[in-house]
Amino acid sequence: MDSRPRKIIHIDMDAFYASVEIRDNPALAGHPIAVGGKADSRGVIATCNYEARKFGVHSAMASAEAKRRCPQLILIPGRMQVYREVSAQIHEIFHHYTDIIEPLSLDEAYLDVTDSKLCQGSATLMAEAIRAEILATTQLTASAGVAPNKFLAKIASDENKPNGICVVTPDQAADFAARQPLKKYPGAGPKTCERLEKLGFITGADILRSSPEQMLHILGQFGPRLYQRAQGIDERPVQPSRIRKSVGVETTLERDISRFEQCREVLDGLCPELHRRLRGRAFHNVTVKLKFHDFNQTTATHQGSQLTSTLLDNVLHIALTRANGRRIRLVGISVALTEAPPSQQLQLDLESS
Ligand code: DCP
Ligand code: MG
Repeated sequence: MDSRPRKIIHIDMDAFYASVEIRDNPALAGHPIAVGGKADSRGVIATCNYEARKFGVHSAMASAEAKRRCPQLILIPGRMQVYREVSAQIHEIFHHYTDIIEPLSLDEAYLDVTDSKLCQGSATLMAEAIRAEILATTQLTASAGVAPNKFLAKIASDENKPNGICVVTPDQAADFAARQPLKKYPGAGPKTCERLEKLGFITGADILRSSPEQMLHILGQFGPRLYQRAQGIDERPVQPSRIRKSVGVETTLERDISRFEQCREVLDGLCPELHRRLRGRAFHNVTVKLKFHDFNQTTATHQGSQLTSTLLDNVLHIALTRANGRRIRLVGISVALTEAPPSQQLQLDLESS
């Protein structure tokens, strides 16, 4: 088995639904706002911005209580469709860095970048690049935690929120885990924490003064696991939800085009970005997509494992024969990946069994 420390990134958007609402209605900026159900119909708060949090408003609180704490709170009903679209955008960005992505919710995911060669292999630089790409694409901020495992990465992403990053190196892992209050440990709910607190366990360090056996006695199966976490240990693999089958890029043109040479030039412009996103993975066919000014579209596919000039000429030629005089408003290129991420899959199977 591979004994190198892993490089795990946890990304979590800041005040997600609320930030999307402020982005799309800048007049809300600076005011305490919350997304949730109405105060007079037993609604609850889904989330709120940091201005509202200063008044003690938080997720899952009754909207009526939130209004009591913060009478000037602006309550917004929420637009799930938009949040889902932003979620898809950020997941697309994650895929520029690795395919080993485990989504936790719309705004949160673990990434295993242990084998990624980008950013000189630095997980810290990758996390910063991901945050920058998210901001450029969505105008929203995300926070990141970088650590040798999921447990530490998740706590770390909260450390410098909003719009922050926290890196826990392998040699800092044990100290970092020990000094955290147990209520920050994912999996330790309010009831458990209350019980532990009564017994004198407030931080990870308090747990370490006990023993796995004593923790088993107090908490059952969760006890020894909590002891491990307090040591900074978490062997759970990042479990990708699905395997990516293709990688592509496309661009909507500022002005419609129609000639072969123009389309070819756009394709040439897309290839470097496609190469970047491929991260050296092998592919076995190439697809060109054209969208016409009447919004219909066509795709043409050709076998090939390299983006040669001849191949691009051929595929584009096939696609263009379907234009029938229509101007083109979007050009895209994608490739079908030959295999799932190598070796990772086997490793996951072993670790989770
Ligand atoms: N959410 C919800 N109900 C909850 C908790 C969350 O509907 N009880 C939704 C709204 C949040 C989104 O999920 O915007 C993400 O949840 P987070 O816990 O990540 O909270 P936020 O992103 O809103 O804030 P933070 O900056 O603390 O991550
Ligand atoms: Mg969040």
